Amino acid sequence: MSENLTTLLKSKTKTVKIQRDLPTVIIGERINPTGRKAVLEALQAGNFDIVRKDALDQVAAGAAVLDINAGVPGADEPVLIQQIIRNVQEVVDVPLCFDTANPLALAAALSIYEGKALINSVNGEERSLNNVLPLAKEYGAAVIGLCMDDNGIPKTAEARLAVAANIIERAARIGIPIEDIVIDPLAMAMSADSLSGRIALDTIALVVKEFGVNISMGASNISFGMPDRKYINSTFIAMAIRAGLTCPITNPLITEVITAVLAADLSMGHDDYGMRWIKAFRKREKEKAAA
Ligand code: THG
Repeated sequence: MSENLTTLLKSKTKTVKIQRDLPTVIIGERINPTGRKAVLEALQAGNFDIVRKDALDQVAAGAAVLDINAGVPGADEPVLIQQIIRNVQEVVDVPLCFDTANPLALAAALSIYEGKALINSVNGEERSLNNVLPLAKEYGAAVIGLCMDDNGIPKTAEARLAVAANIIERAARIGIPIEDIVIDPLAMAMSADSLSGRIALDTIALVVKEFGVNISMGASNISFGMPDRKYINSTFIAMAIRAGLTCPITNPLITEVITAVLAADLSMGHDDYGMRWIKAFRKREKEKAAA
């Protein structure tokens, strides 16, 4: 059993601490045109109103970090990601997570960001390791490492652990400390493979036991193609928190999801006197009364 590591992320004025004996850090997933048609159409039209509203709403709902994805087909991604970052920073002051596979967009994002960002992501492919790790080192950013490599996505938790080990080793070689590596076990759709949830949960447990690193995951992916996704997402995220998930990428606006996270934190002993749970309950009551 290794010790639990601390990952620090920073915005201009705020520091977020990701650690296994602290409450779960929610990374808000909504600023992402690839999964959301309304965001895609607004960004294609040069309209950032939805992005600004998504930033405000997610932070109000409990996101401590925001994922920023600028994947609009045909768009100049380096320019677009900078525009999104500026709009988001005008309305909220939380650390950002740059969700892109394009090294130019990543460099553009890091170059204007004030603080310590989370890069989303590197993986075990040679090309990715060589492109992304030097940028993480140069900008002092933390980085999410996906458990896949040149051979694809491994089918067993043990093989995913081996990919995580390689990413950690390659990062260490260029001077990135292990606490700045956050591992993503890869949550794939259970509609395509009913074992994919189980493999992700087992990978989390193995990686935590071996390295004590923080764990992120796209916790909504698991339910793609299924009806009533919110119940699957909320159950799965609670189980994953027990296994060692510390910073899920998810949608805090979904009541079932945010309450599952808060109840999991309470159940893990990370909510003294249940004060966070009670505060969230009062907020929901107030919103109901206002509606
Ligand atoms: N790991 C890491 N990063 C990731 C993922 C991951 N980034 C992208 C993705 N997976 C996580 N982000 C999302 C964003 C949206 C949705 C799911 C995951 C989503 N969207 C709804 C849909 O497609 O049905 C649309 C919702 C709407 O229109 O409001 O579910 O795994 N490191």
